[in-house]
Amino acid sequence: MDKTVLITGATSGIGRATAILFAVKGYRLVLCGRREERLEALRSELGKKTEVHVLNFDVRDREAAFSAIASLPGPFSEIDVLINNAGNAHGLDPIESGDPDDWDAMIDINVKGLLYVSKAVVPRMIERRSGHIINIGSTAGKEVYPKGNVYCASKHAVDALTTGMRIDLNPYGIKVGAVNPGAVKTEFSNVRFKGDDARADSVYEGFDPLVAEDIAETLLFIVTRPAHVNIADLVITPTAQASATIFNREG
Ligand code: NDP
Ligand code: 8X3
Repeated sequence: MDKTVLITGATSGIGRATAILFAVKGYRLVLCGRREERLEALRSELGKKTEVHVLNFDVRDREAAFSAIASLPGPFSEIDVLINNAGNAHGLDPIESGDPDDWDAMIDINVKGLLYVSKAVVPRMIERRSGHIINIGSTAGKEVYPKGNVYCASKHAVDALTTGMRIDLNPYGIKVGAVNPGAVKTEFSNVRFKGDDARADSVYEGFDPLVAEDIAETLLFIVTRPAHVNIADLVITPTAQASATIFNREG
């Protein structure tokens, strides 16, 4: 498979599951994240199946993002598919008691980080008149829920940016779309609740949440559509989830 896929946030959850599935399918991978040991473990595990290059940077650091992507050697630099996945929620508080450090983290990672990585990757896609960008949004980018305020705002921004990027990159034949998951059991809630794992687990109690592999399979479906087909916007939830706040939880 002569296609290079760059995945941000590949050290955990959705990004990691996508890296594993895409390695099995033979895609050349550029895997990004801050946790170096996890990147190295992925490189050694997935390197048995495909070519893997890892980039260790914080998406909030604009210069680090640009120089990491500029450093990509040979075919790793010809990115066919960019999956902008890195992101998290930080906290779940009403606006009046929210922590501005959490607000900064969510805007800086989920919105500005996505922009920096895209800014670094898009010029070569334009030169090649080819490319595919998939942003991982959220149901939180489609509706706002209590105490979701800034996280929801960051994912609404991803929703708007996906449309904006699709419009601006349309003349160059570049596909842009978003996958917007509902509840997926990953490290997401552990991060949101700052290591309170019991509270994190309670988010998924009483129903079958999505697992990261469900999103990985969805991404593989999107990436394998024919050249004339773009999946522009996709919402995927557990069957038990009817909206951001309505869950069918059994007794
Ligand atoms: P995880 O916490 O399991 O994974 C988050 C990933 O993002 C990690 O690989 C982490 O890597 C990376 N990341 C976080 N901050 C940074 C940073 N500053 N710089 C670089 N990488 C960073 O959560 P998920 O897999 O669930 O989340 C992936 C995406 O899916 C996010 O955008 C999230 O908002 C979205 N999403 C998740 C849902 C869910 O219910 N789980 C539902 C809807 C959307 P590292 O810490 O090594 O840097
Ligand atoms: C993650 C899902 O409902 O916690 O984006 O916002 S939710």
